[in-house]
Amino acid sequence: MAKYDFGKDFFWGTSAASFQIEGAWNEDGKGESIWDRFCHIPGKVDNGDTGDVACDHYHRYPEDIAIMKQLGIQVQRLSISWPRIYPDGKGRINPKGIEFYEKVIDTMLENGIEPFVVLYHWDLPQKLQDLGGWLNPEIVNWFGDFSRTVFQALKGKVKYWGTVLEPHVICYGGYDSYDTAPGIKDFSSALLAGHNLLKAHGRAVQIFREENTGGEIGLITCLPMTYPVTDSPEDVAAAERNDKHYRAWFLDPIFKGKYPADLWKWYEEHGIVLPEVTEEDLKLISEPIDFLGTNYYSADFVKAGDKSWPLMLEQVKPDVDVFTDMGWNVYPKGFYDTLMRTKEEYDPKMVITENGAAFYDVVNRDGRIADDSRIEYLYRHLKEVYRAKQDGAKIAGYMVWSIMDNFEWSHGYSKRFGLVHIDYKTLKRTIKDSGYWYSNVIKNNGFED
Ligand code: GCO
Repeated sequence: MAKYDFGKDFFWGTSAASFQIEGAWNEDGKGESIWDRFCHIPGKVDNGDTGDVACDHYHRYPEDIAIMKQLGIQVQRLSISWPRIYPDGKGRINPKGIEFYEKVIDTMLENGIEPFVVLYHWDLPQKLQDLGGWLNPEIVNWFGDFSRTVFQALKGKVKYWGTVLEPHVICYGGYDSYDTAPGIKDFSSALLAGHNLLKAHGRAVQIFREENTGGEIGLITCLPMTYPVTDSPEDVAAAERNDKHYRAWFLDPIFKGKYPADLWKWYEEHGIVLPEVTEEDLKLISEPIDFLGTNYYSADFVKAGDKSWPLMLEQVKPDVDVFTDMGWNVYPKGFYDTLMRTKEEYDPKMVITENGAAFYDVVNRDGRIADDSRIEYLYRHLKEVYRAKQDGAKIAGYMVWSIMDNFEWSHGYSKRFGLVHIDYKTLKRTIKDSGYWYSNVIKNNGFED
């Protein structure tokens, strides 16, 4: 038995997302997504990269699934491209879109890999954006119809379902910072988008139950841990606001049926127009879920200040030994702390749906990719998952971001997170050392020191 043994019910997987790997952006009747639109605007994505071809997973999925099988991946997370299924976002269904996901999932199942399907990983149909996107309350019904179609098509084949992924990126990133699609900048709109997103999540959960889809459903959030840089009351309060902005703003409505009153008041006092929230909305949002997907990459260190409006805080670069190629600090203890904080606040069943690191990979002359930094990152973080599990956090499984290098949003292909290297010129796949290392972890259901 390995020293760090994760127990017999624990599962091991890897994650990816439709837009980041599929390519085939306008093939077989697919409609345009907001990310297709965004990356075709010069200057929005590094090097002018687009998702037009990406890893060409749309055509090469049999090869990719064979690699997953070779590595012993037990669960693979994928997302469904909404505009592949509904080119206009609603109304007419594209049968070829459904066929593609049926083929992918059948191939996974034939190879002993359990699919984990996320309904929304950011590629909104552009036609719906033209109608206001997440700012239009009608989106709750559009998302409901899309979800129902997917549940009906894949029913009985999928054990894990995720509704929406990382609400904070969708609303704060897309509606408050410019650097993710649709690229709007207005904090009040971000909160309205968030509220509609939470309602759409609740509606999908309702439909999931109505359709007797089978399996388990949850949503996926990214929960960095926030630390104040001093113990002054101002810095401690700023850290608390930052934490609530990521965690409680989305999870309190889901698990407690209300928004966090203190942050709500703070926003009001800072001139933010808050969404109108009814009892009925909160009932819909708090529809019970089966698990919470948790992503973790790094920690936030903050002090009070006026750089980040309206939270009134400043991010401070911490004194840690490693930063990834994204410039993110490596702070494994934050993983333990965030899992325990979620446990204390809500105590849900959790699945680690993403954890991983971008590092600059060198391909040796013999073709080998010796990505020791990534192995070190995964090893140090998995130890913290183990510790949280020992201390009572209900963690059912762990998934690395990502199975393969892919389109890293506004960074294009310049950042590599994969266990499998992609040569973007030839589209050749090469398993990195981290892939072989992780394969051993899976085989041993854990690892030694
Ligand atoms: C996210 C997304 C992924 C990213 C990954 C690395 O968490 O932002 O789920 O699509 O690629 O996290 O940034």
